[in-house]
Amino acid sequence: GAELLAPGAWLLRGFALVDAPVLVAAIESITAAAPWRHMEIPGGLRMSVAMSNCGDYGWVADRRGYRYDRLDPHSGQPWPPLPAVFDRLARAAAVAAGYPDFAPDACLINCYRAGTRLSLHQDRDERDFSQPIVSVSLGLPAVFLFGGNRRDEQTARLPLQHGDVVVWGGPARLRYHGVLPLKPGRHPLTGDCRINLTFRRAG
Ligand code: MD3
Ligand code: FE
Repeated sequence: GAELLAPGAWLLRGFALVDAPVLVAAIESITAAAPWRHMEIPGGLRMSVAMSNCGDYGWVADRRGYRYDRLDPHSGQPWPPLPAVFDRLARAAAVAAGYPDFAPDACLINCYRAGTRLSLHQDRDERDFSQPIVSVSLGLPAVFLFGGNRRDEQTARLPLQHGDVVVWGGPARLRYHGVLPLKPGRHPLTGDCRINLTFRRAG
């Protein structure tokens, strides 16, 4: 069953478990075409999370800012297409959380290794905040932080395991969130990393 985390935010424990081996195999072929990279952010620092994308749009950061782009700046080519299994899973999770109209056109793929963290931020580069974001956790566990609609509000900690899916929409769509530094470990499917997929409607 779905667990309500906050108004608009649903946790679907294990929702991606049966698809996980197929998802990880698809991520391997996506990152063969659009390799993992540590994007540079406007201050000039490099993110500790390694990223790739698939779908019609990919999220990119560089010294000029953040945006969605149809082309991978690394290759100049379109991002690999969203695999059918990704699209099915993301839509099914959105339906289960009460967002039947979700149609993802972008999937950001994040890779965390020991010590990798993601500092508190909002996802606001998308055009339509009425569409939710669906996130899928694979591999090593992590502690997710979710805050309020302002950076200075208190944060809650949520441990996320392999196969967990979270849907963030409605009043939760613009909440601050982040990930604590990953603890070292090994997972039979992903080795020494945690992979997170975030499905979005970007365009
Ligand atoms: C809450 N990724 O890629 S997913 C990101 O685990 C990102 O890799 C994290 O934050 C990760 O932008 C967290 C969970 C998530 C995604 C989007 C949200 C939570 C969210 C948007 C609004 C509120
Ligand atoms: Fe985010």
